[in-house]
Amino acid sequence: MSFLRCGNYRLALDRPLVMGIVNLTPDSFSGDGLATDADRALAHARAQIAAGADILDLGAESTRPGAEPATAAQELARLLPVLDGLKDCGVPLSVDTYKPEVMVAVLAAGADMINDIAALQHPGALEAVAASSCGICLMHMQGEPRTMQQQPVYGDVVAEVRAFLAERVSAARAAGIAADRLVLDPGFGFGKHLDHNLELLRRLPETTVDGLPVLAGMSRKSMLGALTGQPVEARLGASIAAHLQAARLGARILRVHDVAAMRDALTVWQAVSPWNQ
Ligand code: HH2
Repeated sequence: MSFLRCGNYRLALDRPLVMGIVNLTPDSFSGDGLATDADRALAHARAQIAAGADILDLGAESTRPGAEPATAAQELARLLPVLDGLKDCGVPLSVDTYKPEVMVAVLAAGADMINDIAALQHPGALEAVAASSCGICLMHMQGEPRTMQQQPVYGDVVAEVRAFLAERVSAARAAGIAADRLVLDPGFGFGKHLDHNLELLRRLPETTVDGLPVLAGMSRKSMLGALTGQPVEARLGASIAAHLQAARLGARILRVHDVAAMRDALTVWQAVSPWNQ
């Protein structure tokens, strides 16, 4: 069985894990942002744990195209009280950030994982995580959040995503980061049109490198709206279907807003899945 080293935790990857999203933002695309209200954020985080989240992912800057960028100081003002309040919550705490100074501060404050949509490309990011034992998610994105959906272009999207992730794995390994700390993510919706996203989901097993675990994050995203015609608040069924398919194709971490529904879907599937025999 493989494991993910994740700060104070060692997570078994013999079944898909559910990562519950906690957005400490004023402007997340799904409308679930809890801004700077630490009490509401803590209540939401605890509810995600009670619903069966295996990991929480705290984000303090929206990546939605057109969202207001947050400074490192703003991110930390949103993150640190929540990290502190969740210190003994019993599940690993991931922080969704690409800023090295935020990484350093949240790791010192007890974060177990860094989820970086820029795959540790910002100067100082590799160094910020190398000396710790945190888990790390390396995600693919084409372009940058503000403009990434304007004109994404690929030849073979799967090959290009995989080549990017392979290069980032090499960079991480060269910086002294052990392979059992790494998770890879094709970055659904990050500089990708619907066809690109669907091709990545269809061929998910081809996106990984060296057998590293894959994280899939499609919860409520516009690719699901494009398929179903549903607005963001009515994409639960589509989100569950997409992540269940990702799990069937081997994804080990599912990043979702709706933890309870995802957990139920996995329970039913696992009762009859080959993973469980
Ligand atoms: N998606 C979002 C943010 N962070 N991280 C990873 N590894 N993979 C993803 O697919 C991913 C991510 C966007 O979703 P959300 O956090 O709900 O929205 P926003 O960025 O608007 O807060």
